[in-house]
Amino acid sequence: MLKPSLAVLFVHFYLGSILCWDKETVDYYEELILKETEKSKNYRLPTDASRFKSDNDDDFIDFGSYDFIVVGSGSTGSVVANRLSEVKEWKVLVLEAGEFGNDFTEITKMGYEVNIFSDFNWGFVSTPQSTSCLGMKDDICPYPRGQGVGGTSLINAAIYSRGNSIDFDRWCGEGNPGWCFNDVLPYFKKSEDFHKNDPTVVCKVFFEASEELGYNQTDVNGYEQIGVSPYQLNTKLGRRQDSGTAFVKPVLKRTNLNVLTGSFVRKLLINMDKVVEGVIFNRGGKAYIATATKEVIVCLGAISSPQLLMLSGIGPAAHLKKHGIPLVQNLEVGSNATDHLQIYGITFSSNLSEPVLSLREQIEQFLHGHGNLAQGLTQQGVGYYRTSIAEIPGYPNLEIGFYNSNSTSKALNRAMNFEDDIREATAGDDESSSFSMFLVLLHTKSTGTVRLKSSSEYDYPLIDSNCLSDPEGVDLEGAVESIQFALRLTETKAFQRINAKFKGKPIKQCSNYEFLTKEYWKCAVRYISGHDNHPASTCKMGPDPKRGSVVDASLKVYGVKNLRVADASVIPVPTASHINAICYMIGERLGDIVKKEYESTLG
Ligand SMILES: Cc1cc2nc3c(=O)[nH]c(=O)nc-3n(C[C@H](O)[C@H](O)[C@H](O)COP(=O)(O)OP(=O)(O)OC[C@H]3O[C@@H](n4cnc5c(N)ncnc54)[C@H](O)[C@@H]3O)c2cc1C
Ligand SMILES: *[C@@H]1O[C@H](CO)[C@@H](O)[C@H](O)[C@H]1NC(C)=O
Ligand SMILES: *[C@@H]1O[C@H](CO)[C@@H](O)[C@H](O)[C@H]1NC(C)=O
Ligand SMILES: *[C@@H]1O[C@H](CO)[C@@H](O)[C@H](O)[C@H]1NC(C)=O
Ligand SMILES: CC(=O)N[C@H]1CO[C@H](CO)[C@@H](O)[C@@H]1O
Repeated sequence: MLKPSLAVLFVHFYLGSILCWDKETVDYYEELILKETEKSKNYRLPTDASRFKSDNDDDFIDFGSYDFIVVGSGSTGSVVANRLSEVKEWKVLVLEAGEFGNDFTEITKMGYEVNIFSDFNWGFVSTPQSTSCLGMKDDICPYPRGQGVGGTSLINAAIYSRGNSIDFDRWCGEGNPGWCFNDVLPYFKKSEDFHKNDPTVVCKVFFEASEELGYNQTDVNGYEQIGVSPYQLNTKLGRRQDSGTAFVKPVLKRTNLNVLTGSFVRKLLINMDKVVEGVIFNRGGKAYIATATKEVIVCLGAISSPQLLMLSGIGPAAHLKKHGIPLVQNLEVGSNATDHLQIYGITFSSNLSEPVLSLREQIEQFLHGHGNLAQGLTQQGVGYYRTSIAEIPGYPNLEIGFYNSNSTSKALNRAMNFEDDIREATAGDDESSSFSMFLVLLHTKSTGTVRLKSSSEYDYPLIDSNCLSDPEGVDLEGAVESIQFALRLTETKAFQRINAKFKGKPIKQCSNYEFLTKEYWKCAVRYISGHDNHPASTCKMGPDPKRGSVVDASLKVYGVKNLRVADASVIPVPTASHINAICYMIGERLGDIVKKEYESTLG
C-alpha cells in the first residue's frame, strides 16, 4: 500500500511554490530582455571619452591616501582588488570607469548580443585596415571592451579556456621566471569551479566528424588540449560569472576596500625621481587626486593600459614627442600588439532541424541553468587542431568554435558591422538548421600597435590590429589552410549523414579567382576576418626593455618605481586559447607576488 510520507508531501508543496514563483520571475525576465533589447537597437556607441570630463579639469580635490590603488576593475583588476584587500593592514582603492553588473548582465547570452550596444562597452574601433576587416564597413573592425566592475568579462562570450601547457613554458622560456606551466597551474585551479555543459545533436556530429579525422573527444582544458570538447563557460547555474560578480561583489563588506565606480582615471602622478605617487581621476563632474603610499597597479586591459602609460609619459620617445607629452621613460608601450585571427561566415546548411524555442521557454530553461540564454553566444563545441604550418608537436594552431543554428543571428552581423553584400555572401539560410564554424588561427605572426590619437585623455586610442600582414604571409597561409580544413571536416561521413553543405556565396571582390580554390580563399579571407577580441602584449612582460619588454616578471614597469601593470597587456606570448581565464590567473599570480614582496613588513 502506498502511503505518502511527509517528505513527499513537502516536496509537492515545495515544487508547487517554485512553479508559482517561476511565472512571476519569467514575466520579470521577459520584460527585462524585451526592454533592454529594444533600448540597444537605438544605442549609439560613443566615439570618445568626453562624457567623463569634469567641470574644471585642473581643480583637484584631495581624495586621500591608500596603500594600493588598483586602476580598472576588469577581468584582472577585480581579482587583484580581491586578493590585495585580503590583507587587513592594506587600504585598497579601486577606480573603475563603469558601473556594477546587474540582473541583465547576468543573463549570459545578453553580453555579446545586447550589452555590446550599451554603456557596458567602451565602443572602440580599429583604424581602417588594409589586410583584414575588408568586409566590414569602412574596413574598420569594431573593438568592443567592457566597461564596468568585471570589465570585458561582462560582455564577452563567457568561454572558459586555459591554453596549452607549452604556452606558459614559452612564457618562462622567454626569461619570465615563475610563469612556467607548473607555476601557473595552481592559480588556474584556484578560480575553477566546473559545471558541465551538454552539446546539442548537431554538435555531436561535429565531434564524430573530428574523430573521423583523428581528433579525439577530450577535455580541451585538461591534460591533452588537441581534440574536441563541449565548451566550458564562465557561468554558474547558467548565469554569467564575470569577474566583478565572482571576485568583487562578495568582498564589498571589507572595510579596507573602497571600490569606486564612475571613476575615470586620466593620468598617473609621477615625481622627478620617477616614483609613481598616485593618480588623477574624474568622478561625478569633479577632478580628484588619490595618493598611493605603496603602489599603483594598472589593470585597464590591453588597449587602455598602454594608453594611460603613454598619456603619463611612459612609452616610445618619438611617439610621445609627436604629441608633446614630456618623456618619463622610453619603453615600447603599445608597440607589439598581438591577437588571434578570427574568420567569420564559414556557414553550412544541414537537414537536421533543431527546435526554435519561444523567449519564455528560453527563460524557463535559463532559470534552470541551461539553454540558449545560458550561453555566451550560440557556441556548442570547440576543437583544437593542427594544420600543416603548425610548428611545435602537441601544440595546436587552429581553434574551431562550433555554433549551432542561431550563429547567423542578426546580433553577430550588427556586432561586426559587415557590409551588406558580405553579410549576404556569408549568411546561412535557415536559422534552425544552419551551423557555423568560427575559425581562429592561433600563434599569428602579424603584430599591430596601440597609439595615441592626441595628448587628450578623452580621445580614444588608435588601434591598428594589422592582422594578416606578416611579410612572409605565414598567417595568410594558415588562414587558408584553416578554411580548407573546416570544409574537409564537413566532407566526413558524420556530416554527410546530415547533408551538410557549405552555404557561402562567392565574394564579388574576388571574382577573378575560381570559387573555393586556394587563390580564391587568399582573396576572400581578407573580407571575412579580423582580430579575435583577444588583444595582448601591449605592455609585454620580458627581461629586456631594449627588446620590447615593458614589465618584468613581477609585472613592474621598467625604469619607474611603484608601478605595475596586470592584465592582458602583459602577456608575452599569446596563448592557444581565449584569454579571460588567463587574465584571472595573472591577477591571482600578481596578488601572491605582491604579498610575498611585502611579507616582512606585515604583522
Ligand atoms: C566581444 C568579446 C568576446 C570575448 N569572448 C571571450 C570568451 O568567450 N572567452 C575568453 O576567455 N575571452 C573572451 N574575450 C576576451 C576577454 O574577455 C578579455 O581578453 C579580458 O576580459 C581582458 O581582461 P583585462 O583585465 O585585460 O581587461 P578588461 O576586462 O577590459 O578590464 C579593463 C577595465 O578597465 C576599465 N577602464 C578602462 N579605462 C579606464 C579608465 N581610464 N579609468 C577607469 N577605468 C578604466 C574598464 O572599464 C574595464 O573594467 C572576449 C572579448 C570580447 C571583446
Ligand atoms: C586518440 O585516442 C586513441 C585511443 O586512446 C589514441 O591511441 C590516439 O593516440 C589518440 N589520438 C590523438 C590525436 O591524440
Ligand atoms: C534563435 O534566435 C532567434 C532570435 O534571433 C530566437 O527567436 C530563437 O528562439 C532562437 N532559437 C533557438 C533554438 O534558440
Ligand atoms: C539527410 O540527408 C541524408 C544524406 O542525404 C539522408 O540520408 C537522410 O535521410 C536525410 N535526413 C533527413 C531527416 O532528411
Ligand atoms: C619582441 C618584439 O617584438 N619587439 C618589437 C616591439 O616593437 C618594436 C617597435 O616596433 C620593435 O623594434 C621590436 O623588435
